[in-house]
Amino acid sequence: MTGAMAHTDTIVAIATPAGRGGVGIIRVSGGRVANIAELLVGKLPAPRLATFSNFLDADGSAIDQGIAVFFPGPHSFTGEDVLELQGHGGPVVMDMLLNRVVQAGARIAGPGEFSQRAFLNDKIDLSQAEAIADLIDSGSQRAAKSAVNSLQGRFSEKIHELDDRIVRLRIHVEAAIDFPEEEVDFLADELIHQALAEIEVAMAQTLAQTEQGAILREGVTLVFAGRPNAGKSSLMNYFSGRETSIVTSVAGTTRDVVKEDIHLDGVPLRLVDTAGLRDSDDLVEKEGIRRARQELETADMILLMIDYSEHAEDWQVQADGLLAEAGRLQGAIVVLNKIDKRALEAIPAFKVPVLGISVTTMEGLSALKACIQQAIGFDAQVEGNFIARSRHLDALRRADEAVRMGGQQLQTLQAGELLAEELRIAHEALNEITGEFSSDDLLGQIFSSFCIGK
Ligand SMILES: Nc1nc2c(ncn2[C@@H]2O[C@H](COP(=O)(O)OP(=O)(O)OP(=O)(O)O)[C@@H](O)[C@H]2O)c(=O)[nH]1
Ligand SMILES: [Mg+2]
Repeated sequence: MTGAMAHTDTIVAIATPAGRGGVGIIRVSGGRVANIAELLVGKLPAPRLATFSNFLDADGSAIDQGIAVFFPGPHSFTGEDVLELQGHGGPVVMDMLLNRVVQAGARIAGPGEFSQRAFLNDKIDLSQAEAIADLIDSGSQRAAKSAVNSLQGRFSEKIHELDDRIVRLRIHVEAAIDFPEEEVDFLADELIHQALAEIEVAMAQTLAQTEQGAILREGVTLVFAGRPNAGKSSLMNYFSGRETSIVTSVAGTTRDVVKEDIHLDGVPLRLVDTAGLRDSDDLVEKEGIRRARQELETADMILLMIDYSEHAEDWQVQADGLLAEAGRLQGAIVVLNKIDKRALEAIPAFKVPVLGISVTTMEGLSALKACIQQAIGFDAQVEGNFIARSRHLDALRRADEAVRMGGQQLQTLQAGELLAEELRIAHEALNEITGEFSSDDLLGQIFSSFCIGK
């Protein structure tokens, strides 16, 4: 055992989900693992060998029997000595085993503490640790695959490549500053401009991929809005595949904000159905409309629905009114519903995408899905996707901004020092992603959102 490992206390958690299962796994990590193994299993099992054994209580009786596996540090998940006890997955027997391990000298692990130790012992970097949580939480196959890519270090590789370029350029620039007599040559140095241009291209590429990864993890909010009776709730129910919202022919049926999470081609999509927008004296409806407007403000995308059977002639006027109420064109789609009742005429060019549909006959709904997908900006064709978080996106954007600033300062002010400083800022921002430069607060925040036993 190394000195560093001996300093950490020993943690234990039930690694399998709560409830009943064929197998339940208790995981122990830390300096006292060998001792705990001797107490519970009778001896330290041979490294990495599945060893059938009784799991012993303090009085020598068996709590359970199962497989014990010992992973000596540093070649274990956490980098410390790790013991896994694979017993029977009943809540009572698991609890008894857990208590026994605590009695033998471990303490109950906090959320994400195993992953945190893996990170602190350099077994994985921060974005890989996050990918573990994202893999466990992933709600679609696409998200799961991307999380595995991140876990395997694809995302970290991209960030390191980018960072290497930035650090190399910074060293070059700082060397030139340190030898002022050569600075004139340095500033005219074509190599520097070329390196900067290359960094900007690589940065743009990584940013685009990270944006995709963040969409895959964080999802997109799509708010349905429009006048009463347009068919918003009907569409909501079609997308969610169940009777989420009440649908009636009464105008003003929906009053509450109704939310439903679905996946569209692997992308998490939060649908939000809202009260029809109109002037109303009804106290309840008024509150519903106020909430609908609030949702419009925070939505990533908005679907403005119009009853085409009633407004074939003046739908553009209504669309303009709704867009004005929404206060933006960005991320908006206009949907003309009920084309089963009134045949759709050619749609003239409009400021946002317009589609004709019928929720009743399902006409135009696959085109609508495709349109939403396109608006989300998620490209399912991009190979080698990785999962990302808005935290990563934020750091990358700051790095991008710094590189641009540095480039400008070199161009306009011939200021090598300022460029070096901006490159340093970019370097630190990138290192926040992988965790080489992260505050304890941030680490605490990230790992505390993990599940216990991970
Ligand atoms: N013919 C036809 N009727 C539809 C279609 N979509 C919805 N409806 C009907 O239109 C009426 C209103 O539908 P809702 O989905 O409740 O409309 P809404 O926009 O949610 O209405 P509010 O909640 O009052 O704002 C219901 O009677 C639906 O059955 C459609 O495509 N064609
Ligand atoms: Mg409704």
